[in-house]
Amino acid sequence: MSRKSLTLVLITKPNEILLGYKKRGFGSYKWNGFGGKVEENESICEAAIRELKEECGLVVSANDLEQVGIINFEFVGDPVILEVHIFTSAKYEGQHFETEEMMPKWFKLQDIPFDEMWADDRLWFPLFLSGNKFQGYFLFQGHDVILKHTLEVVENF
Ligand code: N91
Repeated sequence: MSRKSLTLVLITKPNEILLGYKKRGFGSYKWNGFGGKVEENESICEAAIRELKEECGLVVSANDLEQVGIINFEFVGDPVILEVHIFTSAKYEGQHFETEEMMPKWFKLQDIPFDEMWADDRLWFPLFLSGNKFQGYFLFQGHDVILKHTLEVVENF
């Protein structure tokens, strides 16, 4: 087993969240947060800021990024565990735009499109939206079926 660090940024404004419809690559045809791989020689936080800008054009500063979760994802048959570091910010600069990878759209919190998102989102979003920090593990069969999971609220990481 090896481990790969990824970032996920959830941008909010009062009663709304910005998601991106992924048009290509891993997790395509789902509404996602913005993020990706942590490169060598960059911190997880630097990667989160870079990926957000590359995927939708918004700029956040490190001071405004708050880490809210860490989830380890395992996929049956894949020896790589994805360690996803989840951040949020309600402060950002710039106008979001569509890129080759993502089509961003604001959703009212009561209209989050869980049926078109990863299956685990339905389980941890309530913790995120109620202001908790959390840590979890999900074992997937393919991209749609959760075989096993753990999820707990934590004070800190
Ligand atoms: O992007 C969002 C909101 N969620 C998300 C859930 C996932 N479950 C498995 N993977 C790899 C995910 C990536 C993003």
